[in-house]
Amino acid sequence: MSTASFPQGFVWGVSTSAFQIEGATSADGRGPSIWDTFSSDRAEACDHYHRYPEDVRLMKDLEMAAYRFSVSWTRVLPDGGKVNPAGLDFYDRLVDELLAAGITPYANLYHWDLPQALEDAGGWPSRETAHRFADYAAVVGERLGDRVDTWFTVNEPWVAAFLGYGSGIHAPGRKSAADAFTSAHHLLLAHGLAAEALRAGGAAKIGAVVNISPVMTPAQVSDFDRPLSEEDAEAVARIDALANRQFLDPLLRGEYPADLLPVIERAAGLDHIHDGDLAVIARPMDVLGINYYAPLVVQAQPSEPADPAFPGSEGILFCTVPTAVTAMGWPIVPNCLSLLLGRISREYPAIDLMITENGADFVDVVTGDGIHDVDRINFIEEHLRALRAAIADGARVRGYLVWTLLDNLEWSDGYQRKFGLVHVDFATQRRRLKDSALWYRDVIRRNGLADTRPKRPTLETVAAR
Ligand code: PNW
Repeated sequence: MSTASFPQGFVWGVSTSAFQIEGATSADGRGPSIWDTFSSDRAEACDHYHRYPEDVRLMKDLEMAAYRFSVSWTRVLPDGGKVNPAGLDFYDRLVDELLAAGITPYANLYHWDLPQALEDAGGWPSRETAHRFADYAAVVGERLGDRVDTWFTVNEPWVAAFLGYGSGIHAPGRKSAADAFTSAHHLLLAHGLAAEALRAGGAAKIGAVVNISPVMTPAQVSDFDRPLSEEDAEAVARIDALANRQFLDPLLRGEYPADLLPVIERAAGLDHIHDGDLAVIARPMDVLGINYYAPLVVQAQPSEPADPAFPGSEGILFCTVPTAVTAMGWPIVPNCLSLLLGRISREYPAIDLMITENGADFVDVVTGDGIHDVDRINFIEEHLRALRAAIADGARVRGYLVWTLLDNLEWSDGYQRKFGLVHVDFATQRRRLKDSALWYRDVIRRNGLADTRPKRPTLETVAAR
């Protein structure tokens, strides 16, 4: 196998999420989710609810093997309780369309769109929400379980808990460290309970999806082996516990990190963690989905107050570094993908991994003769090289899904962010392939990168705002 080609059977595809593409927010009995309440943007998004045949066709033309989509909880259970058959019918049609196109469906059950009725009843800080999630998983599993290849339960519990209930920049916009930690635990519990429900229904493969960011100091961005002062090492370890180990350790080892428990206890107590919860959370799963975008760069800085997205981070400064960045301002450090895969392979029990999201937003220039998104091609190519190196070193990565198929509704950032391989004109809903889409199709065709790298302009720092 050449250094540019991937293992046989490696799975190539894309990921999307319901709220970001579907639109049709009141069609066929769908109920309101916390994102309908929270978002001030137009809700049509890509109108995928009506245009899914065209979107599946695009993926087929791009020769994708797999598609990870999310199910909208409030299409299926509009108020969190009663089943809406018309909502289930949509996913039934979608899955059949995918299978007819030769694309393997990966269904993700929670991509942040909690039923507003369940938020009103307490939301994720309430333990009851985890049980309602398991009921929902059972309903969807029963309807689609004969055709869905892999089930993902929750997407990025860190984002749902700490941006939704900690910093409040995501729905439902609450700002409480205690609520953030209890939400994180209940999201993990929801994963475990849903996995049990799906297994009982005979589901094939089950996994959770976590966003993992290697944590490092500014000096380590260019030289990861750079030794750290005691203060910086402590800062790195604390953020690593909050961002990564808070989720990896319960899921894969059945325990919270010892250095995190006092941080949780100070903010939220420990009463919400019941005996037996960690055994449920750590039930064996078949695949761990990893979303990787960027490292977290920090250093010790005694006067610094805690960042509300990282309660317990007082004395730590989040740094900007002089690397190329995406339009979001996220640093582009492809080697971090090798680093994090190597680390998970070393420190956690053997489990199959899948990159369930990786991608970037840039300011795409749309011209009459196409969308020449060289920065996106470079970004994905460099990350695929890092991924290929990690696989050569033994990381058990079974597939790679680009975030994302379509330019879409990027949460609190609205429509200005462009993460798609496919451009969407939101006035007309016209889809146009960007150069990156055709480039990715060639990667899929040859199951890897070209041996030699064509000369392309280097990544440039794009000023977003
Ligand atoms: C992921 N962070 O979100 C999501 O899964 C997608 O829905 C989203 O569109 C994509 O990344 C791009 O943002 C994240 O602050 C949001 O570290 C925020 C963070 C990470 C991931």
